[in-house]
Parts: sequence; C-alpha cells; structure tokens
Amino acid sequence: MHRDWDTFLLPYEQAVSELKIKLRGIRKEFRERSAHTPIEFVTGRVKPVASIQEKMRRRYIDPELLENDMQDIAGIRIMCQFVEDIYQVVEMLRQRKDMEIVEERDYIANEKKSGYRSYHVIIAYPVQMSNGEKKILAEIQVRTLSMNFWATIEHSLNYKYQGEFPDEIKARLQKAAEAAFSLDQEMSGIREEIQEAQNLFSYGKGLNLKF
Ligand code: 0O2
Repeated sequence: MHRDWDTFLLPYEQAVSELKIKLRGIRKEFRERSAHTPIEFVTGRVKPVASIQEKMRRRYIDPELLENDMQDIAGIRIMCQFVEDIYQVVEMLRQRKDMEIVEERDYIANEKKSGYRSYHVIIAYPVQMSNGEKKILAEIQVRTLSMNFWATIEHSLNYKYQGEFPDEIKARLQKAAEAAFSLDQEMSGIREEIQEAQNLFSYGKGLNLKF
C-alpha cells in the first residue's frame, strides 16, 4: 500500500500542537493563581515515519488499520513533581470536553517488567481540517520527573541493545527503577512541606523580593 506520509501525518501534527498549547495553558493558569501546579512541563511529538513502519512490522499491524491499531502516532508527555499530581492530571483529562478517553493504562500500580512506570491515557481527539473534522487517537503519558529520568535513560540504552539487554544491565535498570520510585515516595512523604516552600518562593517572586 502506497501512503503519502506527509498528508497522513498532518492531523497528528495539528493535534500534538493543539494539545501542547492547551496543557501548557493549564500550567500557566495554576501559576497565575500561585497554586502548586500538577504539571511541571509538557512535551509532544509525532512518531517518525521510520518508527511507525518499524512498529507496524513488529506488531504485524495491517496498514489499512494503522489509524486504529497504533495509538501513539501522536504522543504527549506530561511531567509532574509528585505521583499524586499524576492522578490529579488524569482526573482533569477525564473531565475535559474536547477529548474522549478511550483507554487508560496504569503502569504505576502495574509497572512493566522492565521497571517502566507511567500512566498512559489514550484519547480520541477531533481535529478540524480544511475538509472537515478528523478524529485521531493520541497517547498521553503522565509521569513524574523521576520516572521520566529513568524512562529516558532506558529508552536510549534500548537503541544500543535493541531491547536485548545483557542480564546485568537489565538487573541494574530494574534496581534503578525501584530507586527512582522510592525517591518519588520519599518526596510524596514531604510533599506538603515542599509545596509550602514553593508557594512562598513564587509569592516572593511576585513581590519582586530577592530570595
Ligand atoms: P517512542 O515514541 O520511541 O517512545 P509496546 O510499545 O509494544 O510495549 P504499546 O501497546 O504500543 O506497547 O503501548 P504502551 O506499552 O502503552 O506504550 C508504548 C510507549 O510507552 C512506548 O512507545 C514508550 O514511549 C513507553 N514505554 C512502554 N514501555 C516502556 C519501557 O519499558 N521503557 C521505556 N523507556 N518506555 C516504555 P514506543 O513505541 O517505544 O515509542
């Protein structure tokens, strides 16, 4: 099947741009109110064509069913300070009227064998194109900074080992994943202290105080 990838990916690019703006807007809104923001930062990408093709081969995805069977062509990542923020963000996503949640995968309560943790939300998102509305699927990954640190490192090692990690590296990565999660739990334990300090800090900035 011949596909014009540029045309195919247009609504996905539109969706990623819109979602980044909307989610960054939430962060801004919290900051304006000087409240603790559950969103630390947001990134997004459209999966490169080579990665789409590789995943189609690996997962035996029928090219005719690509739009339905590959849910992460449009990908958004929301980074949070605390695990509790993740669930607040997910609840905000559930309440939104501009997207429909089609699936949720809690890889925090059910971490992957690799040690991977994140909360995945698959949404159906309507994009207004010149020839009408197109609903596309997008994957929103919500994770703490610490989960993101681990996933980024593991992902880059994956390129080197193509998923076939030597046993020692695999074990070290699993250990590192537990250490990262333990950091999250420690931080959650002193969350109120930290947030109080952060509120003081942003209050100070508002008054132009130097501290
Ligand atoms: P990218 O864009 O390079 O990150 P599968 O990919 O087959 O395991 P599935 O069903 O497509 O799984 O969806 P899943 O597992 O909910 O989410 C896939 C995405 O989650 C991956 O995208 C990663 O971004 C992330 N992810 C899942 N498991 C791991 C893991 O063990 N380590 C890391 N670092 N990330 C993981 P892709 O396809 O890798 O693309």
